[in-house]
Amino acid sequence: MKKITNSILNFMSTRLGFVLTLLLLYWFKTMWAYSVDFNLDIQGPYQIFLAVINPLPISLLFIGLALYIKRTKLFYSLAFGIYLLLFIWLISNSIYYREFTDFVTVNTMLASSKVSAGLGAAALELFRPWDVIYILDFPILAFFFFKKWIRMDNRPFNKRASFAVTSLSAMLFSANLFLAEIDRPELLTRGFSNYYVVRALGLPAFLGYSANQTYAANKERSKASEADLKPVEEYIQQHYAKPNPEYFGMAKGRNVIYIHLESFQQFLIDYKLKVDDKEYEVTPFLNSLYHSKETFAFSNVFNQVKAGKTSDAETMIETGLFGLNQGSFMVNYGGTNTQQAAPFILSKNGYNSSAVFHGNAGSFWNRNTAYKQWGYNYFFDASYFTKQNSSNSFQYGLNDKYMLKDSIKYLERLQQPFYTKFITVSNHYPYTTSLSGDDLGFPLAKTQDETINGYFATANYLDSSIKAFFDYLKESGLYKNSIIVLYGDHYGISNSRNPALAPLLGKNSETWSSYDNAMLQRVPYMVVIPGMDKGGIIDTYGGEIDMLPTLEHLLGIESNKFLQVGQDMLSPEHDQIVAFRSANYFVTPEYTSYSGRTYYTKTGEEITNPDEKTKEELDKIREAANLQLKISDSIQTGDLLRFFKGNDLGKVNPDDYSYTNSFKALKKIEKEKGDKSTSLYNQRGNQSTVDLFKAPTYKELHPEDDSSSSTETSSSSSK
Ligand code: GP9
Ligand code: MN
Repeated sequence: MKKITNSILNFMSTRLGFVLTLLLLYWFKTMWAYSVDFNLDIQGPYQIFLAVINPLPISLLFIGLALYIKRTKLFYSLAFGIYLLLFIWLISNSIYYREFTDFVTVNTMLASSKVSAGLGAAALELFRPWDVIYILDFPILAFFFFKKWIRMDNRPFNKRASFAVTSLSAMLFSANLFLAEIDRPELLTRGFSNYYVVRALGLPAFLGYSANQTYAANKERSKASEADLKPVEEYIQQHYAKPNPEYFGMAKGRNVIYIHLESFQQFLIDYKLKVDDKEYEVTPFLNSLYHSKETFAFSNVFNQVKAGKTSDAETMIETGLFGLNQGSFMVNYGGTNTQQAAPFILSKNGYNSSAVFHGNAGSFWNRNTAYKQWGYNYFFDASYFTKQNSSNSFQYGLNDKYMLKDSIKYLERLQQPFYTKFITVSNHYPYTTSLSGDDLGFPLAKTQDETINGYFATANYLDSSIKAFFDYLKESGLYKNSIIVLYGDHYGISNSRNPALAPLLGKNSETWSSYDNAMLQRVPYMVVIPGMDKGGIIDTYGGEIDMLPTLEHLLGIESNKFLQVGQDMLSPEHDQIVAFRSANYFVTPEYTSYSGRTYYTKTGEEITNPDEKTKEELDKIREAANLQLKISDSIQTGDLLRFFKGNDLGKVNPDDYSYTNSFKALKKIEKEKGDKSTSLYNQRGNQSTVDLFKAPTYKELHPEDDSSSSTETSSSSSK
């Protein structure tokens, strides 16, 4: 035993041994942070493997640089110095994470006030007793050196061997990157979430990733100037579609409730799925809304998202501007750009609060940062809801029924009128949920493609969740003074799977075309105004970019005061050119251009040899669609709103918002307002309405499983 200890100590007393000791210590501390401090949502052996190896390559690369140094003291100082820097980066993130459930980005560091918010005075409170683990090695190492159990090695390390260490670590890093791409294709280009990058590549690599993001964004930003606003402002005024006086302001002062229908396509509306000669209505409740006189139900609205998917849809409905041509706007610019988004606009137009409800981690799509720039008062993410387990959630968060039910205790405390958004998640690829199939009495489709088979079942689950929510709204009294907007964010079945879907739509897989793909980009857009009878199905062509101006006009706010590039879909002046988020892709009632081909929208007939007149018309449409994207891009990548003085909204200060302890904050406001509180809770004599939400309980859905029957009814968090 003594022999082994001696030889270990002897090895630690060589230069390479010292470097590897530091490497091991860094690895251990990182593992500690991964499991104790961060919530990385690591799933399956592959992701565990990636997480276990990812601290090694870069730390070896950096600490290993010291091996090139000849002088003894300098070698030890440098190796230890680099180790210290890696450690500081790790511990800063651990502490920051406790307050912000996210990692420190270069942007955050540049905006120093935010860092001090996380790491300054309040930081002391964020320390935990077990943080001792992070610093335990310092006194121990010092003691070992003091006792001469470890000694300094005066022999310089061989140059070639040093180079070998550098090359090895570089190679290991490439392998890490490669394996990470396999786990999550387009990890770095799409930037889903900071924790995806950390769990796959580690914290030092995340710093590089974040620096590059900031660099790229700043390059565009610094090129822009106030003069760039001129063409933008001209476009906004010329492109403005005046409101229809019949509808302008018809929902003024009502609560706004957005319901984000995840991956929900228009073809599901009124669709009947045939399985074994029986027909099933997939979304009976949404269909009833679609045909209601209380609903402006649009039949030709297209999604306009690109790689930012959900975040692109959110960007459009909140800011009236497009997502980016590459990556996600919310991720790359959402936390830094000056923005005038719906929650902020409404807060200046008589609205008393705003909130988002979503059962996934708050950092996904950089929501927790972007929402502050949008002026959202509250963001209830997974940490506010029932704890997730394999039967109440899957991949992207808490299942919709649980999320909606769990939201009520917060919703009822919001000061009215409020602006809210509920982001559902159960109907998300790969459409497999423990609640599908027999549990809900809804059968799976029987195609060769499992994704398609599950899609109808999860859509049906979403439908019944929405019904339960509407029942609650009616029962609680919120319904009659609200406007409820439902929209699908993007396709659920990708173009590559569409040929397999074709037979279910009465089409032929063999003759399936780009035209058919384009037509399937339709998503629902339903504006429910309880008590009105002017609704019906509206065939106007439009897209997600038009949703904000439409809402603003219904609320009696003119949209041309803001830099938004869409048009009110209820306006007679709406021009019906829908630009997809790719140059030269568009749809109008007459023409469709998609994947480099052009068609007549009505018939689907391809236009191969257009005559002069058609050519001219097509050019005009193409120009208009491209211009709309260009104007939006110039605002987004140039951060042009920072120069804008065309209205008196002012600027959001993101430091005014915090998404921790929101329940407490809500109750405090309620108490301060006393009788003047406009929350539903107060209106109902301080009685909670939670029990009015009548979704089936967990037990009803899983009669076979007694043990965890309380998961749904009890809300775990009291934040
Ligand atoms: C994640 C959810 C899904 O929180 O919104 O995003 P998507 O993958 O659809 O873009
Ligand atoms: Mn989505």
